[in-house]
Amino acid sequence: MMKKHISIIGVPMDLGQSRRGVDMGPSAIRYAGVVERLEKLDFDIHDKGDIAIGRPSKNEVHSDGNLKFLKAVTEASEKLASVVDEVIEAGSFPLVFGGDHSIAIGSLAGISKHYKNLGVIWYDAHGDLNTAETSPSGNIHGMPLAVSLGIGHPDLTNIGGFAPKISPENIVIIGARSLDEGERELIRERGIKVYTMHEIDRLGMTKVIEEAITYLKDKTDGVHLSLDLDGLDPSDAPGVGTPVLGGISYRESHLAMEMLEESKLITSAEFVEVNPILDERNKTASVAVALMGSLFGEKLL
Ligand code: 6HN
Ligand code: MN
Ligand code: MN
Ligand code: MN
Repeated sequence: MMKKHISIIGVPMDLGQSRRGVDMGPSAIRYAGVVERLEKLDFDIHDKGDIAIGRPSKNEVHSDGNLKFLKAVTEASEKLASVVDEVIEAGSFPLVFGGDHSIAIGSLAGISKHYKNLGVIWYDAHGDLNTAETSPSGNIHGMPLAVSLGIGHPDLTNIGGFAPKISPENIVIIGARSLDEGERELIRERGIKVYTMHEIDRLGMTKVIEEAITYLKDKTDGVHLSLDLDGLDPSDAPGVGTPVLGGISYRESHLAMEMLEESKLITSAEFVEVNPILDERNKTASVAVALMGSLFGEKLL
């Protein structure tokens, strides 16, 4: 990082999963004071507002071969991809607020147009590497990383008119502790780098991030941070739709953000899965904002 301009893009999408309320994530994050916080640092913040998300009517077919709300997710992804594309074109740093994790399909489509070898850090309890064939839920928020690799329904993999968006050797997953069988197979098959909670416990977050930085540094020309708040432990981030016990702590997450900031590697970011309806007094949105503070260079002293 960092460019002097940050452009905030809200994506009030909740159709990629089954628990309503995550569409209010962008409002919750703004309410937690993100603009004021980042303005204190050396940034010019442009809040571009929210992308308009189409609401399917009651009679619409909601599942298309184990892909729930395929049409609505596809349309939102196309829109987000073009806004993100414009932001980068204008020389600004895209900072995207979800919404559920299906929005990463659009973010990565817009971002990857600008990089030959985009790296991705996927901070998450989950792999998000499912397809319609392997998904236990049919929820598209469990699929965006696979889609970005070009694996999945063509309506999704071809967002922005090209595929794939990223290559397997440019991905680092951090915090995984709930992987479906098909996801495990894909990880093995494609040789995707994963730091599960086991490695985080064993090596410590310092070593994990040092290794991730070394792994991505020379072979990528930009790195996108896709941070799912459920990567954190539910005690620190309770406002998420698919919580999994035994996650990354708030302190470890701060450390990770600070180290990424020092590396100057991150060129775009998104914070997803904040659901204020499931939250405790907007705690999860506040955690997200605090982590953004560290990612953009806030110092304790
Ligand atoms: N997320 N692996 C499960 C599924 O339904 O595919 C959970 C996915 C969670 C996705 O948290 O972004
Ligand atoms: Mn400006
Ligand atoms: Mn996720
Ligand atoms: Mn997750």
